[in-house]
Amino acid sequence: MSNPLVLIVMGSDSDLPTMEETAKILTDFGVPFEMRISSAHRSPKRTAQLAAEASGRGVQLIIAAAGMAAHLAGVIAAETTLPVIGVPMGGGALSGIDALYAMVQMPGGIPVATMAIGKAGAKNAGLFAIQILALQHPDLAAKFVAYRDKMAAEVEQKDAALQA
Ligand code: RP5
Repeated sequence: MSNPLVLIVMGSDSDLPTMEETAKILTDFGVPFEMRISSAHRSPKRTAQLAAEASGRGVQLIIAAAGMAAHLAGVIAAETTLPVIGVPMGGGALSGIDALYAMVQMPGGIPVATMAIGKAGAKNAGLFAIQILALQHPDLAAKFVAYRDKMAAEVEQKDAALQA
């Protein structure tokens, strides 16, 4: 996709089923994005290059997803001044707690906005990206309000069905 506003980087193709939640949100809101597989451990030079070049390509924020010893979001944040959203992947022996701690416990100076573990975090990464982009894109701000209104209406409908 040309001129992506959001760059999604995941550490492995095994993260893709989870990160499709992010892609779905960005697609629904009409935000151009690019998904790449690049590992902080297995392909460190390529990962650093992807992060360093993102801003010059017009990318406005980066979403990084990784599991286990999840250094990816922190490494990317170190290589760019763009905001970085981290999504810890579930699974593994520690069910994603390891990835959550690795992402959320960034030392002062290099922030990573860390979401919840797994699919909820992946979905929220997409929504948080929309909220950031909406600050400069009024069309996205309007769509985000409509998204919230629809969500609230669905809860009310479920409650009405329960009361019936
Ligand atoms: C991380 O290690 C990836 O982000 C993935 O979540 C985890 C396991 O990777 P695979 O062994 O499935 O490739 O780098």
